[in-house]
Amino acid sequence: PDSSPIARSWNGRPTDDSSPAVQFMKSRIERLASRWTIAGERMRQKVALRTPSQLRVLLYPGVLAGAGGQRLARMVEKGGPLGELVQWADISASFFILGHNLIRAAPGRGSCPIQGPIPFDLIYTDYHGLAHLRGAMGLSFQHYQCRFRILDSFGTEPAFNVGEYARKRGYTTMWGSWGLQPLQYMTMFPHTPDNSFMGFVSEEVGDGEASRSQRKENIAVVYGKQAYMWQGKERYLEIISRELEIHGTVYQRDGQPSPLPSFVTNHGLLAQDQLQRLLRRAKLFVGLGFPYEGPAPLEAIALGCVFLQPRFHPPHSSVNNDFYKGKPTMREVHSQHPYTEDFIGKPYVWTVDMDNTTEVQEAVRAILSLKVDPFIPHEFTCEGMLERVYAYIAHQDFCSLSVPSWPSEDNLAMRLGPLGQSCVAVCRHTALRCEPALFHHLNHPTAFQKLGLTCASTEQEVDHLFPAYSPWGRRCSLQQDSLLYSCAGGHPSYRRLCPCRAFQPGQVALCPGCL
Ligand code: U2F
Repeated sequence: PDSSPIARSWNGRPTDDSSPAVQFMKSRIERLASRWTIAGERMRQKVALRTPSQLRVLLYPGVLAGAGGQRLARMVEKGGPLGELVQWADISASFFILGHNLIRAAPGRGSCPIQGPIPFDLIYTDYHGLAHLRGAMGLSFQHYQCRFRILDSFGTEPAFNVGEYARKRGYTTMWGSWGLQPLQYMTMFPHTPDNSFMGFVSEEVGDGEASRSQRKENIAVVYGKQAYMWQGKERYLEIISRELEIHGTVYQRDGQPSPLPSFVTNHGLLAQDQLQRLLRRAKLFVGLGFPYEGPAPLEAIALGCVFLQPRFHPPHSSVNNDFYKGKPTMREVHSQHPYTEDFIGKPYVWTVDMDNTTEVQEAVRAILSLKVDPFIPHEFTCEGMLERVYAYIAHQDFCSLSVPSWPSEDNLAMRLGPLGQSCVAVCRHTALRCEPALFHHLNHPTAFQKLGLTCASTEQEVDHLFPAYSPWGRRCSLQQDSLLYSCAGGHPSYRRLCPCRAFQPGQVALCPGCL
């Protein structure tokens, strides 16, 4: 698998190349190599004369470190989470294609890559790696922290990020309180706009393969690599099995009886390319409610499946759900995969109450009466990912002491929210996106005037909901700590001032003309 140079983008000491995790990433990079190369060519044409200088980039996946890393490596072949590995592989490929100088290291192997003055312009790591590196760097961490980028699948909202504020207001969690710029956290999906959306690539149907992929069989593939994810879902699956043959890819020990209902054909955990072959034949990909927000539904939709998933009522969040408990976000997850519901939707994505037999049955029948072509949002193609990585490298500078200048002020669409609403929701109502890098333009008394508000008093305070207006007493509140500018968060006493912007079709991270 090392035949092309890109495959070597995950080679290199001191990562353990024989580990199943590294093998997974390398085979993914190799499989996508020709797509990356074509996308790289298109990118070069788009940004012809604006090639940024070659950067030295350290990739430091803490997820592979220590006992946790060994556990993950063991689980790679037994149905454990692979989403993070997908993302690390794709980031590695993106930097390679954009011509940067990559250095990979895994914590706990060989000597620490950070000693003395650090020789890297950028350091990509995750929360585990961040803790390792801070330990190794001691006091110099503060000086270099602006060069860090943290892969943080589910995101970190500003209220959880500022240690003292989090302690005072009850937002302390085991992950937050690092005090980095919120945009230094990079998420798997465009969750809170307070963080940068890094994403990954969804494998698409290649040229000439489209017609083959349309020869669909009456098959549903169930999303869930481990048997526990299927528990209590028998009725839901049985209803679907009346219309379609049900297939699973659940890890199963040799010689053990299948833990799945008798009507299921289980293939065992499949290699990614084999899973894709199965999805190509299938009409439906069935969500069971867990795992949350992973890559697989996008892959299924890209291979011509419809994704059927459960709605959560009430929504799952850190308040009521063990998986989200302790994650530094208040986000409410209203279905298994909100991105697919909100950004893709019907006919590709159907969200149902899985306990409502009639609703499930009607949805499956309606889906079977449709002809649905493979679909992939631009932001999840190689080219879409390269655009984002390029734009972040070219424009995001967290080491500068001046206010952010990207996106430029021309992109600002100022909005006054109704009581109780977050800026995420306020901007979404007019098909815009909250842009935290524009907050500083409206953290000023004139912003209230422009919105037609008269202030009886104006104060600067430390509160992640500010700038905001309170009709009771006509109080105008400005933000005192720029780290607390937050698109997330709402309160019944406040009307928030929101910095919205437009975005490119299929690329929510970038405003029009912002590459
Ligand atoms: C998510 O992690 P998961 O690994 O559970 O995410 P999935 O969407 O299931 O799939 C990850 C990859 O696993 C591949 C599939 C995906 O690219 O092609 N795969 C496979 O190779 N063989 C199989 O038989 C089945 C799938 C998420 F990404 C993490 O951030 C979360 O921690 C986790 C829990 O919510 O969910």
